[in-house]
Amino acid sequence: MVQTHEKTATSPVNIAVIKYWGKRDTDLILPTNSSISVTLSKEHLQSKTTIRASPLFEKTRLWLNGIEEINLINNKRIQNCLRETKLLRKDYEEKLGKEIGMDNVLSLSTYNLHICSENNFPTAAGLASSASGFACLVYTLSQLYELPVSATELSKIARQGSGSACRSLFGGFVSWQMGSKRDGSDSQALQIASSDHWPELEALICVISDAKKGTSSTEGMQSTVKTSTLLQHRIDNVVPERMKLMTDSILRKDFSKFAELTMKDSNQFHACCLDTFPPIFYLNDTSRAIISVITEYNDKSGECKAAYTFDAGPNAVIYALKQNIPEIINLIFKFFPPSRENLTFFSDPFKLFSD
Ligand code: 2P0
Repeated sequence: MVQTHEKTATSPVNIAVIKYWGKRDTDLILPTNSSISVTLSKEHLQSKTTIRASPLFEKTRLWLNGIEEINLINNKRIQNCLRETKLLRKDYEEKLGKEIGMDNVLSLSTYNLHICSENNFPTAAGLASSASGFACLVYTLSQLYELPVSATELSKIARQGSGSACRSLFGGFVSWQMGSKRDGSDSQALQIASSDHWPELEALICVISDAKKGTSSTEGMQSTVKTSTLLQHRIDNVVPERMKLMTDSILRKDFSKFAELTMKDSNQFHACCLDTFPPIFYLNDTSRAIISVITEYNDKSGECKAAYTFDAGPNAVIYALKQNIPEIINLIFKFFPPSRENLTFFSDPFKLFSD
């Protein structure tokens, strides 16, 4: 009887507080600056992937969200992740073969795969679906293949699927070190601190629109690399120092500094988008109104008690300490009643995800 091998795993999303925007190598997905993110709990937002391996499958196939079959022939990013994990499996099989005899080793690396991947939230709406999706693909493959490798090693493979995916291999607070080698072997994710380190930190997600974004991150960031002079200033003079300050604010659990850096970095990322020619707009009127409400709240509080951040879409993520979350939810609901068109809410605060 032919046996089918199957594994299922889930992965969380991460929301950057120092943003990745720009590639120096578009094939290997090597960034022009390092970045830092916070991984959110999988309670509401997660990707789930099931992979089957069988010698009877005629080809490797992948379905997204239960309906759409992805054409893998031209999909270099998925091919890269499949190839790299298969190579590691092949090495592992050879090593095992030497130890216990080749006949006793399952040659999973030669089997075709059937992959089902789904998100429980809108795909490609600026809610980091490619991050959790590719992290989940690579993590599930590593489980199926029983790879004896670290999360940091896996992060270098997930990075080749989607840059931000490398950070979703860890819980808590994560940095993506841009690295300097041309082969990408030092462009990897490292955990700064686990979620237990700062359990009081929570995130609110305001879904302003779940429509697919107009300019994809991949296209948008390369247009910024080509045309924005502000981006070069950010790469040379801003991010290196900010990486240190952000790491320090996380390790010291200094919310006020964490919030200031988070908002400044979101602002500068969107300024780079505006400095792109032709300009890219990810924020809309509701996003800007949320920025005003949070700014006024912090001014009135006399300290930064909430931090907004926006990725490549209009949806806001608000970081705050647990004790201030009810006040912030009330404030947001006052200005943006749930009935208001185009604004739905995850009003449950997101705990951080621990691995
Ligand atoms: C980030 N974003 O650091 C930044 C902030 C969006 C804004 O990473 O081309 O989907 O797949 O490497 O990872 C979105 O970019 O782009 C992103 P690719 P990705 O989270």
